Amino acid sequence: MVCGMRSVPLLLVLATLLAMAAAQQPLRGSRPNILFVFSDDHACSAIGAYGSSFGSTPNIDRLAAGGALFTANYCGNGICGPSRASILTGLHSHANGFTRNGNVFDGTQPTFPQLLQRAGYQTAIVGKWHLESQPTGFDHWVVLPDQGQYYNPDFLTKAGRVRKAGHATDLTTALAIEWLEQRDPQKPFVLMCQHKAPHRNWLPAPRELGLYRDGDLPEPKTLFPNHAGRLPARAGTEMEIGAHMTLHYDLMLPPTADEQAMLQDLDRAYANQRARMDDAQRAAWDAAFAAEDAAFRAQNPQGKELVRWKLQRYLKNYLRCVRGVDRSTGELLAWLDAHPDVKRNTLVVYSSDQGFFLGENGWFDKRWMDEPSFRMPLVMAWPGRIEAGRKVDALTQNIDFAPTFLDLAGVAVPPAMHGTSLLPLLAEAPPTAWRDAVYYHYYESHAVHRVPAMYGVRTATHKLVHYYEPEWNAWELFDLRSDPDERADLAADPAQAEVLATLRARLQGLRQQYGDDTGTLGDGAFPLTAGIARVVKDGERWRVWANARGGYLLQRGERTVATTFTTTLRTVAAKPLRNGCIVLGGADARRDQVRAGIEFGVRKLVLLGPGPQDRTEAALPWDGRSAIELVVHFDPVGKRVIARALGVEVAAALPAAWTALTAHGFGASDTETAFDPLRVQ
Ligand code: SGN
Ligand code: CA
Repeated sequence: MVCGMRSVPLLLVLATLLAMAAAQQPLRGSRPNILFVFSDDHACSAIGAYGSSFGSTPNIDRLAAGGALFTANYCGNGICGPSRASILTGLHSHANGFTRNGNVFDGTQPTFPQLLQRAGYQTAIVGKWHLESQPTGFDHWVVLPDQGQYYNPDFLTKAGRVRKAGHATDLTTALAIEWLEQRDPQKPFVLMCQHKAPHRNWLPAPRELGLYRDGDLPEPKTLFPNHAGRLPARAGTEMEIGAHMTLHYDLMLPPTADEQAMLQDLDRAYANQRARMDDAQRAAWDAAFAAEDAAFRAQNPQGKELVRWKLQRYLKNYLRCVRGVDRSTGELLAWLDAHPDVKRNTLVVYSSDQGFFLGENGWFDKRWMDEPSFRMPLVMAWPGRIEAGRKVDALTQNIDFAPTFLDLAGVAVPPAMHGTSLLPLLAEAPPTAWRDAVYYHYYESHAVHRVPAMYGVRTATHKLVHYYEPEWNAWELFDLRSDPDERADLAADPAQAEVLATLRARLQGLRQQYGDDTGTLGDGAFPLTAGIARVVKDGERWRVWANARGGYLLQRGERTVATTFTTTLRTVAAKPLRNGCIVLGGADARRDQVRAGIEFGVRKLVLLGPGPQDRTEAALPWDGRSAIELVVHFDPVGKRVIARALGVEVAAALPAAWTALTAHGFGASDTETAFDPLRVQ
């Protein structure tokens, strides 16, 4: 007995010593398994370990307590596909080519799963992918098509498309565990378990519907922001809980018969969401929300009260989705607990593609370089090897994930990668010198939510953002020490001139370091741009990289008489050959467009518009290389538009409303095209 009592502290000391020795073993080249748990749109403010008081993440918090929490981790482009592409490649968007959702990921470029696969790892991904091309570098993949569905979703597999019964979070977890059970235990693995949740439209699983039923959640202090005096693009952003969050689709409020007859825009998708549920799932929803919905109808809140009601409904459903992701994380951790041999050699990572606005600025969604959306959660735990409870305050970024995983596996990090292995930050004595700034570049302007394109820099103390599209050409500067909520833009404050100059130089330095020459849109000759990543003046010629379908750059100019537009266009080598065209803008130049040009891949002369479905085309005798003279004739009297190239002609009728042009310029789709100056006669 005495002996036993004395041996307890001794054992403890021994265990501690062993743990310390383990913690000192170098992580580099240790070849652990990597279990990467990843969610979609999970803001740090909804994770307990980051200080959230919502109580939604006990398992992620447990993971963080047993490992390292990165407190200043950021994405490089705050939207889904681009963040995922950066994680896979270790590159910022301009270099991996995936600058905006809807791009097609080039899976032939080096990615960490591919390099680990070559180094003897088994690689698997389950859940949300959202990169359009088929996954490469994975031995096993079962992914959601596009955004995927919450209820009874389809999955894509090597064998085709299958529909699975259940909720996306539960199914993704089950797919992960199923793969863990049947993998080859002789080899190390990377498993990416990627949830759709808590992405819009925030449909939790039935078992989470009972959470947060009592009382209101705290409101953010900027729920009713004053945009006066601020960047005009902020007020124009379409992500207000009040104005842009829909009652039926987003918040699943059943429409009344009258409302049903008049459902508009996204709300029309309410019925599909219901239709995907089976009877039991639908009954669980109805039971969970019946009283709340009845109270809403009885009170009929308006104005600020309606915003408050929407915030509560939104936040609670978002947090219920988060709890599902957390429960999944707990199930994966439990699987590891039940397999101690695997657990001993497994690094578990938790992260999400970007953050999210949970009512700050009155907003939902992301995209802005503001902290709520720019900041990404990152937890890394490997008991005995990474010190429990470690906080890493150094500036880190999603481009660092790939180098970190490669470094762990002892695989040389390709020098072209932009990111840096994070392993030194986890060592007993972290480096004293580390990067002093992170870079950001968001491109998806004039798309859903209307957030302007921007690039910027964040240091430990400041943030500088350039909204570089000619129509804005504005800067914002924040001092994060005195103004963590980024309310006071100091860009025009003379007292900050020196800080501004230093940060502009730092931003320029980062753009050079990463080789980012996108976000330069010419010399302002084309003030209206959308879907264009770069415009370079090459002598008299314009080289235009359209990183979206339907990209354009326009100059304003009223034309009420017959006018002929002429240019010569060329494809630029090594880019996908989509199209280059002349664009004519009607009453609303952004929406009413005629696009006349060449579809390079199929060698056709094509006229698109003026209606969204209008298309006239003819085969073009083109050799696939030579420059093409393109002529477009606008005839407001004869109500016709005619395009000519290489002796071929196509024409389309113009409706009566097209009495004049308000703008004209160039367009391209997902390709780089060179245009000679536009002749207007
Ligand atoms: C969908 C959402 C948007 C969201 C984008 C991008 N609308 O279009 O609100 O910003 O995805 O999200 S929805 O009604 O279809 O949900 S991302 O995370 O994939 O980048
Ligand atoms: Ca996302």
